[in-house]
Amino acid sequence: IEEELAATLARGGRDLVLHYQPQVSGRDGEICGVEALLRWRHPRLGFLLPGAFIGLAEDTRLVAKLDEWVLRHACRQARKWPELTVAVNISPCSFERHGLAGRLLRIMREERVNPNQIEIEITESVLLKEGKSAAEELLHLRSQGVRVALDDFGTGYSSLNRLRMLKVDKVKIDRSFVQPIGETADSTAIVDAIVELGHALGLLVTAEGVETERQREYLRFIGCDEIQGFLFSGPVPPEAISEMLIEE
Ligand code: G
Ligand code: G
Ligand code: NA
Ligand code: MN
Repeated sequence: IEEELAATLARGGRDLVLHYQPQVSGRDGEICGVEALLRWRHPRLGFLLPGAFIGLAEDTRLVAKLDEWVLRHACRQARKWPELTVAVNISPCSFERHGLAGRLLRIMREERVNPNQIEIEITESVLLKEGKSAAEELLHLRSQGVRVALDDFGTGYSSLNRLRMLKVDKVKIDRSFVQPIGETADSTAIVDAIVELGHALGLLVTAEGVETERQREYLRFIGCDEIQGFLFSGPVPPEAISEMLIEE
């Protein structure tokens, strides 16, 4: 499967597709951005989700090429949605090769997209191996207007220290804290604390995995900036996003 992935990338990623999941304002439910999520239409194995191949791509260093493919195609789509922020996931492994920020900025330039429109999502683990150099790559990206979101926040090791070291614009509360809102007091308290901490540090806060009205109501009540989840929409093909924008 690694060989097939390398082959499809060598041919311009013909079998790869991006779906997009809306991120909506916590206040009024308007779409403010989308997250690009990769899928692979595999000729034999069918429609593959990233869980089936991202790990392999990370093991074989293909993932940096894959992330670049995703950014390039997300940029092409971003030009059709000037009012939206387009978020792409960047694997921690992509930071291992030197000069990530320069490579990503070059793609934005080649695709004629303002870096202000692009957000990259990283996980706390980027600091595990790469430490200082990852922090410098992020500073470089942010100096050109790219926003940085810390994904799956709350699940990593020593989150608070990382949050201080990694300069980011946004934290995304992991869905494992969002889903039990209203059911377990502990999770609700953690969500409250993340929103408060994020705001105290001047960050935007997004809640992931929002599936019920009750979760949405609560998140609005505590001032969570953006929400993302099946309640609004799962990941969908780009045409479906364009339709949502027309309906809005
Ligand atoms: O799309 P799905 O809902 O199955 O996403 C599962 C995981 O795959 C998510 O954690 C997401 O971060 C990761 N993922 C999705 N698209 C990409 C991508 O383009 N690049 C990388 N590195 N990870 C991705
Ligand atoms: O790790 P990351 O946050 O990038 O993962 C995004 C993944 O979360 C995608 O696989 C997407 O399908 C999934 N997802 C998005 N919204 C929801 C939701 O409301 N509930 C659940 N269970 N998964 C979701
Ligand atoms: Na993500
Ligand atoms: Mn996440």
